[in-house]
Amino acid sequence: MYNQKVLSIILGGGQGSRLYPLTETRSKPAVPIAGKYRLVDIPISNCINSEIKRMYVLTQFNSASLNQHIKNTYHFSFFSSAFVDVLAAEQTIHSGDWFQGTADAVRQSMHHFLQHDFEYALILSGDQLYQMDYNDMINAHVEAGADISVGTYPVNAKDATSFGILKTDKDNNITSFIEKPSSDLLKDWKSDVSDEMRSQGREYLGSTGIYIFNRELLIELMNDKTTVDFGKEIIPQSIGKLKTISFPFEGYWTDIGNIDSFFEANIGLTDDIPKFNLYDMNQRVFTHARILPTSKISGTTLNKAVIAEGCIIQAAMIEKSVIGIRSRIGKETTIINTYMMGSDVYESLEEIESKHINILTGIGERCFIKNAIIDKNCRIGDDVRINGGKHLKDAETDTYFIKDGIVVVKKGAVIPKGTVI
Ligand code: ADQ
Ligand code: ADP
Repeated sequence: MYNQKVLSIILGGGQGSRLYPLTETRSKPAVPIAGKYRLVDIPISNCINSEIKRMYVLTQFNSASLNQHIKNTYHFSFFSSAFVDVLAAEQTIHSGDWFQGTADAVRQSMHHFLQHDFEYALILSGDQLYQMDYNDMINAHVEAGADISVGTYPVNAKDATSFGILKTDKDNNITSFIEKPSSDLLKDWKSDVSDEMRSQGREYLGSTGIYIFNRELLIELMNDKTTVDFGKEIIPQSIGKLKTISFPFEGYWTDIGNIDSFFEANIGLTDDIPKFNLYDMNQRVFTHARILPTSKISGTTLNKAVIAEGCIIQAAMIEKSVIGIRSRIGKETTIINTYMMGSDVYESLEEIESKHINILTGIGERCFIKNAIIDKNCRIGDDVRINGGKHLKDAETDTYFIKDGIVVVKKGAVIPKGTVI
């Protein structure tokens, strides 16, 4: 096993502008997913399941919620060498800037990595949903005597324009690579994929942005300060010069870097057999153990609902929705195709009885909520109607944001009684 020789570097996020407004007050790795996890739990859990124990999370801005989450979640034995450390873009004597791109983020943090004894750097993205045993990729890398490995996944023509697309020879050596090709260039980039993939139109080999670099090579590449990005520069410039191989991944893998894909990935968890399997005890997803009470549900018709712990629900119906921790939902409310992240705290009975709080956390009574993401700690009054869908134009107010027909209610927003969106 080579995993003891691996240092994992998780690219936690640039400005996170594609996930705005979920990243308005927190860094991207801290964005809550699937009702109780955070984005960063995915690559960290994959590392832990692969017995890779040393992890750095690089992030553009240091949010209290990310540090608190990592500190509260990942405790390793005093005798273990395991750690998860967050490195936020920092000003040093050598650089006064934010990370300029993914390679620049790695470059600026190299002095931290080099304190460790490692042979392989495993570079991961922080905004993807997948379960992968990295040992398969590391073994393939070492056995092929590769300098660089790139995880790949077949994608369709529509998605191909937002990925690095590559071609390989029969031994998986990458022979050409283009970062995010325009659609008129695509005809030259088809690969010979399996019949199953072809039948789904997935004829292009996309880079997953999962890379392995040998230590000395990474040091050498990082010394060249003209490169700022792996996808735009480092990988394309290595083709033909270094042994750069493709590691084809066949499980479920999806990018969740924008509001639409983030929404679909979360709602996808409500399928009878979701593509991302949270119930696989061999590939567990770890998160903060909060010790919350069970959820209490009364008078609600539930259909394809995923409900986290600590909720108090009296809604009429919840369908195809993910309801996050400590959510409170009032009587006669209907929720369809919605991801509600939940709350950090909820009011005590005394607070509710004192009637000082105008609108309680959660969703009030007689509301109708469809095609929405409700960020944490929102207070949605009674009789509110949020009917997301393609009929709505992109828009933004102080309390909500509409993108691709999905209404995102901002963290902590108060939506007054009777509001219609
Ligand atoms: P993108 O996802 O578009 O393409 P990029 O924006 O560079 O690339 O992000 C890669 C990862 O790094 C993401 O997790 C992102 O959040 C993070 N990241 C970006 N800038 C960062 C910064 N300054 N500091 C810390 N983290 C940062 C890349 C590749 C493509 C590949 C896709 C697959 O360039 O070739 O196909 O990933 O998703
Ligand atoms: P995010 O919206 O990114 O989850 P925050 O940084 O606001 O994040 O808060 C997350 C953490 O802070 C949680 O662990 C939560 O328990 C704690 N927290 C937030 N608000 C409160 C509060 N009012 N009282 C107690 N704990 C809180």
